[in-house]
Amino acid sequence: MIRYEMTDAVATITLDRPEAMNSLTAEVKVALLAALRRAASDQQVRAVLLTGSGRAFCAGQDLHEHAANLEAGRGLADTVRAHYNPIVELLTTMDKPVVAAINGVAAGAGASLAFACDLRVASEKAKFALAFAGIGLAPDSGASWTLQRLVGLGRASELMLLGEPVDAARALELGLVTRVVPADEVLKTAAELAQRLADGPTRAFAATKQALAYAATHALPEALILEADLQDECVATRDHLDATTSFLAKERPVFTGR
Ligand code: T3D
Repeated sequence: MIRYEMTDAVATITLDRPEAMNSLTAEVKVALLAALRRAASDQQVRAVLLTGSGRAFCAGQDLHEHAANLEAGRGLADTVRAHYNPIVELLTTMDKPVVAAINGVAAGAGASLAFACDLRVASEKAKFALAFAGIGLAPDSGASWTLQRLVGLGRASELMLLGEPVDAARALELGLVTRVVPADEVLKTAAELAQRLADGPTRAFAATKQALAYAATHALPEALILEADLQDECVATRDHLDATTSFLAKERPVFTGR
């Protein structure tokens, strides 16, 4: 249900349940979290690519399982806490960039997963559906936090309350995706982007993610303090020293992630 492949410092994680539009059962979520933990802790991995197989990126919660849980009286908030929250926390905080290749529809928690990634490349055939309200639910998996940061409060309210699907062209216009490409190029384009990031200053990218997340919830004086602390760390990296030397020698820097 989850494929994990490693190519040249890029770990590609594929949601692989195409017959159910890669919707998320408890088993899929456990496997996805394990794959993300593996990528996060492997020092050889310097960028992560998340995608789906078949015609969907991810249709969110598996509604068959969901209905069975409701029937059995199982607490849904517990599944959100146990499964969705750690996945989204890891996507947003892992100290390497995560690129989403959005090959098709991203609905409900599937859209939330895409929003939690650092960059999104979408197929022309992709669409986002904030499907929560459509089944009488509020947003979860971080969408209330990520979406308004991507498109602003007004747009986020509109997308979540009205629940109208957003096609790829509109997503680009809104700043929801980084790039839109023909369907047969989405994986290749996203993989190239992930490779470019994997070849970059990994520790500076980790600091960048940390600074952006921190600044989103703190005042400028606090953000300035963290920036200075993170810059102390970056200044001490091999990548920074080598890149400075390369600049002065008019050479192209080679980053090793150290
Ligand atoms: O339980 C908890 O922890 C609560 C957490 C909730 C988080 C959430 O994610 S809530 C939101 C859940 N997701 C949805 O509400 C989306 C439901 N799906 C759709 O709205 C549509 O299927 C799509 C917009 C994604 C795609 O539409 P379309 O017309 O391209 O395809 P389709 O014909 O509707 O679906 C194709 C198949 O995938 C179909 O199966 P079948 O009839 O061919 O056997 C359909 O049932 C299945 N499928 C699609 N989405 C889901 C799904 N099966 C299970 N769960 C799904 N979410």
